[in-house]
Amino acid sequence: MEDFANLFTQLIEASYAHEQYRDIECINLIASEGIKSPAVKEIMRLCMDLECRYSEGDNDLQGHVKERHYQGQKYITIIENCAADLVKLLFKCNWTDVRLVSGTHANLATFKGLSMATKNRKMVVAPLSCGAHISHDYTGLAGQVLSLEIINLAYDINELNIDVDKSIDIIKAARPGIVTLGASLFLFPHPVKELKEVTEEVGAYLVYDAAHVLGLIAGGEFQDPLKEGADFVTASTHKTFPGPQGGLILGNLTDERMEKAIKAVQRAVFPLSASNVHLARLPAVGVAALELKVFGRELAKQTVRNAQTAGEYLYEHGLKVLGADKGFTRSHQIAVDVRAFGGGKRVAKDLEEANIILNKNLLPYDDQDNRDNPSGIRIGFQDVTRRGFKESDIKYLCDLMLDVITYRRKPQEVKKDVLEFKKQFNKVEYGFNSIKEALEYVERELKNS
Ligand code: DSN
Repeated sequence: MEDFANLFTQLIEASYAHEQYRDIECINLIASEGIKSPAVKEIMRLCMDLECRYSEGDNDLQGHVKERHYQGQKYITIIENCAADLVKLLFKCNWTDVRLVSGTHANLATFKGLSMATKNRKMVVAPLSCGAHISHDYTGLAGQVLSLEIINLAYDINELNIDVDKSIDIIKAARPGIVTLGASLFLFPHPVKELKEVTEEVGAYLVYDAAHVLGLIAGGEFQDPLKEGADFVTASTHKTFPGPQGGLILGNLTDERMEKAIKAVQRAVFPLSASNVHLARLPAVGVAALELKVFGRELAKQTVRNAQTAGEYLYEHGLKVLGADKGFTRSHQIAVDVRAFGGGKRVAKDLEEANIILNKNLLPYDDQDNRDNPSGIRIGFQDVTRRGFKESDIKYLCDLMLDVITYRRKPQEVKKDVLEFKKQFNKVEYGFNSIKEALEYVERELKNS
């Protein structure tokens, strides 16, 4: 019992300590994380019975519940259907699957479904070092779990984007079943329109991984991949989309080609890769969708403005920020080459000592096997934006980062300023403070409509 007691105490203490450390004392700049409003947190706390329940079965072609294999589904069915419909309304599409437990799960189901539908095991993707997610790569899910043959698109390092002409030739030669765009290091919109025709010509489906930029798409501040021609959008619901951890897939049921694909993707969700739906996250997905409908435009604008401000400021102060000739970024992230200051590993660790949390990152010209000490760091501004950072706050934050990166001050010294500065940002903006406030808002809107 002694071992058990010690471990249990440690577990509980660490859980409390973590909340204080990352939420209150740190400045969080990891581009794949998100922050929840009080209303999203409230609905998550409310859903503890849902968290206990099972609801496995098939969906129909609207993404609604078709058949569930357990009893007790009276309200669960409404919850699943409403969450799906809110997502469809927000992204102006007629099909979704919201049952995925993560963005990687959304990729798994989509890649598996489309490789079944096309009977083609080849997928063309951006190279990992150029920002593709590990689940797209032959070293990750796509290669090692799904045994897909992965062929890389051509990437133009100067343009920090996919090279359209060379990639058209690659797709024509490879004749894949899937072409996947979208990324985790994602500074500029990908050429969806430009690669649509060749993708269809070879009989492939165009997938766009919007895990990082889903909230920016909802806010109209990043390319709309469905409008530009993507067949499927995969995403997570907890990055710039400010909901609970999880994933979703979007698409449009327009013709037989899409019907065949949607059916295969749904089969790849259930029964191939999930049994139960993680129900307790669904109401929170709906609350986050409403928040993006109401506040998404302003939130996305300020997020991108903050990222661009940081890019410009760090560049003016001597850092090699990527994309200087293009305004640094059109998304929530920037990438900085810090080889001159010891590389990504050293910089990320020293910033952590100062309570500034970000991650080392491969840059497009890195050897993709050098993941341990890549040239760069990736900085995301979605968390600080929601906490109320404006341009002047971003510049002060950049000064603190520059102190650490350029060895001007010791991280422990900078940490004192970080703790003091962070005290000013103890509210979450661009969201509702409670479910009551959200309900009152929609009632008012209904009355006025
Ligand atoms: N690995 C995450 C990222 O940081 O981009 C996404 O899953």
